[in-house]
Amino acid sequence: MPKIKTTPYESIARIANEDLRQVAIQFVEWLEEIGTTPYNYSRHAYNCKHKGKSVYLFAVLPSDPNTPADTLRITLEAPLPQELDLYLKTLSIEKRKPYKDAIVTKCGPCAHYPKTCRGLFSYGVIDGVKYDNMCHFFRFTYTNPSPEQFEIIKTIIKMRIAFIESHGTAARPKFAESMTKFTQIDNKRILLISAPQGMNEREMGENLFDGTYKTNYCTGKPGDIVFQVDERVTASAYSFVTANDCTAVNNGRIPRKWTLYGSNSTNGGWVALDTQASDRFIAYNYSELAFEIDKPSEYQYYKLTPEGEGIYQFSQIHLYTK
Ligand SMILES: [Ca+2]
Repeated sequence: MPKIKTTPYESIARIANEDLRQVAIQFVEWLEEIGTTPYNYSRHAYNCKHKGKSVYLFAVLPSDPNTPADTLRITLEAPLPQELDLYLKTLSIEKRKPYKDAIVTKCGPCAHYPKTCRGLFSYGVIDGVKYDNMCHFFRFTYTNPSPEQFEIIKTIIKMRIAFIESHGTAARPKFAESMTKFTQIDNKRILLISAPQGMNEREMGENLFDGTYKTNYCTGKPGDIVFQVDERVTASAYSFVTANDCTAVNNGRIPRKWTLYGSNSTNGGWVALDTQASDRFIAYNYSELAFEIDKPSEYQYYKLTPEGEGIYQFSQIHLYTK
């Protein structure tokens, strides 16, 4: 843990407005109660991470210790797509003109210049509507929140922590409990035949069956992922394990829709085994999304056909037998 230069209480003590100072103190006390530890990233600005993921930042401004502070700024990271409504409501973020008409110089709420903004964008898209004052990663900053708004900010922080807890890691992915009744086919027995080109040489299709979740396949190109098992198997279920950057704005980096096929020839005879659409669930990092096959049969070749635009990525694909 980096050394604390100035405690949050010392920073808050600089706030001239007593009402704001008092709610800020209560807020920091609450942060301690729930076990989060903010640490300085500058003298009067604090960051808090949970399992390496940012939960919130707060800053007392101006940062010059010789100038009375009049601003408390709290930045939150949106956890889940369905919670964005709460964010919009809570943080008084309104629909603005579309991105193409906006002058992109800096983000509306957080005033982060593109140079320093993680997302490099000052707009977001929700349900096809573009909001021009939204960071690409749904990071919102609120300035001098009221006591009521502090309460909702606290709710969001708790949600954010719960969201982080839902993620697995590359070393310890979260596997689907529904698959415990099946037997996973060793990925050493599976060979990739073809896949659309990966984003770069570190993210190629071979990474799907290399037995580690530390590598992933990432592509934005259309096409089939075709793979073969060393002998015919009756796959009763299949899954893919997500990788490192599932967020609301990128659809969890899973395809919009896909179909799994089986065949005993690469030249055709593909039989559709299962079709899914990604709007039915939420993808977490390093989590297994698993699906049972209603009418399994014996095949040696399998093909996953993603549909829809956008980048998707998996760290591994698995097949399961009964
Ligand atoms: Ca892999």
